[in-house]
Amino acid sequence: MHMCNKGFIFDLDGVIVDTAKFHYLAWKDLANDLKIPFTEAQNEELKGVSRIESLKKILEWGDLSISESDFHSIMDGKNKKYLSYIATMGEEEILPDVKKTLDFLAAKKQKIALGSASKNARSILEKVSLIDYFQVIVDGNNVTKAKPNPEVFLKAAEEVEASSKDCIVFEDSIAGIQAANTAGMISIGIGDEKILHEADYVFKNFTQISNEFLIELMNK
Ligand code: B16
Ligand code: MG
Repeated sequence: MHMCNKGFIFDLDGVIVDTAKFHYLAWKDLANDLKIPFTEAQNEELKGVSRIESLKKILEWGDLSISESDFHSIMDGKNKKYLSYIATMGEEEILPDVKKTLDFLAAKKQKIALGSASKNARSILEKVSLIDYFQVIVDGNNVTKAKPNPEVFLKAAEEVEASSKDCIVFEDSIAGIQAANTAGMISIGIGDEKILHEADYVFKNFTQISNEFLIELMNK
């Protein structure tokens, strides 16, 4: 059997750690302050989307235009709030069987990369003591185009020296699945099948992903 050089690319928020709920709470607080209604369905559209693009969307929904300095102070305020939510975060926030999956891939000598929109990605991986699994980290500080643009995953692929078709992306967001698909990678949705129907495969979480399936991906 021929084994190619595969790259396993993980999104962070909502895939590795349950920080998606903290992003949601922080944006919801802000939207409420601005008197803009904010639903869980709208929140799905913010998942995987950069901080700046998220605020632009919220303002559009509220049909609100604000000065550039207000825009920046709101973004700052959102991040402060988010950081306060994650301040006490530790290994208990790692989602079920993520570590088991990382251990299995590492034991099989697979390349592991992070492809996240978050500027807080490195500090979060350190907080939950997972940083050493990742040979490559591409995050919100390294890209200029937000998901659904595939830039973040293409950079990760380049850095692990795998071609797009040999990369497998784990994502919880619609924008991220679209980014992986546009990049020509295998997309694996983590979450609700109805929401992530554009993905090649969808699993509720990593407890549903077997070692056999991972081996299948390695041999594709
Ligand atoms: P920050 P991911 C994304 O991370 C989040 O899903 C999204 O909700 C957030 O707005 C974005 O990171 C930016 O995060 O404000 O920390 O830079 O899912 O791509 O890992
Ligand atoms: Mg995510």
